Amino acid sequence: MTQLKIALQKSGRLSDKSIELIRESGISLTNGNRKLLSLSANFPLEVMYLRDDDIPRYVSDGIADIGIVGENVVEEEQAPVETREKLGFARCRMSLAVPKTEAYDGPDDFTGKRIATSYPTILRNYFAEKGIDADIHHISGSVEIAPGIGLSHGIFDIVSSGSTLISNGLREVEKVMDSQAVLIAPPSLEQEKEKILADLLFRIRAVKKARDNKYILLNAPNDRLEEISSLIPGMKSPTIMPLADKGWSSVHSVLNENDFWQVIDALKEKGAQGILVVPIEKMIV
Ligand code: PRT
Ligand code: ZN
Repeated sequence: MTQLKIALQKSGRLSDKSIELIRESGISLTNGNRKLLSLSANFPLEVMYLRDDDIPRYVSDGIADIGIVGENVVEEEQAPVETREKLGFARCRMSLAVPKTEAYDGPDDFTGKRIATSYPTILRNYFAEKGIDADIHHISGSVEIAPGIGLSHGIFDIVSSGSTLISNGLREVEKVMDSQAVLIAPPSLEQEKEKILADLLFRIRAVKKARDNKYILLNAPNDRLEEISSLIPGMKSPTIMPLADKGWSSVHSVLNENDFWQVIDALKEKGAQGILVVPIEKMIV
């Protein structure tokens, strides 16, 4: 039987969330201790655990069929793979930073300067696009200490909260790209594998949608039902059921996480009571 081989990061910032996404998609993974390979007992999926930097190449070489990796790594490795789905975790950005005491007027300031990075390809492409001639110094780790020890003028690295930069006396001056975990695949897969991938993506999207939404239940006075329902239109329209208490109804709907607090405030203002908000496990639209 055809199996789809997925490459996941063995250990690091992507590992737990990648495995969690697969498991929440209803796919069991027998081997919890992340040996090189593990098989699913209930879905035609085989997992390979690799270093994240190797994932784009393994996928483009066909050793793995698909993979989950950061967009920054896909961009750096320049492998001929396509992003099939953005996964919404491991969000970060790739930025240039200089010592906070240095003046900065724009990217031209990097002309002739030495910049330390573990992502030379992305930086080279960025400078080429801007027509800037800088000295890119490739180091594999602890990039943030390079200016402090006199190795470089600035750095180009991953930034998330920004606290690493601050604690090293650096200031973020240019964002070059945003990144998040993505599911990658080669431009074409054999038909059987493409079918398994479509099934996997269907499940992943249902999990993502559920994560982005909450199920909301509340009691509303009947004379405010229309206004309250219009605040929570849900997937089609809210479910409205009469309460035993005359003059009141129970309203059920789905609410997007991003609008959450704003909508809750508006609902309270319109007289909604007993608001319950519960997580959704899967959401198929
Ligand atoms: O061993 P392997 O090669 O598999 O792993 P790795 O050490 O190369 O990567 P890992 O596990 O550290 O990160 C994997 C991916 O997570 C990255 O390629 C990014 O896509 C994503 N990601 C998201 C991050 C961060 N956030 C992040 N904050 N990767 C690294 N960082 C580091 C960054 O390098 C810097 O040192 O955290 C520091 C910055 O964090 P703040 O919050 O202080 O700004
Ligand atoms: Zn890596």
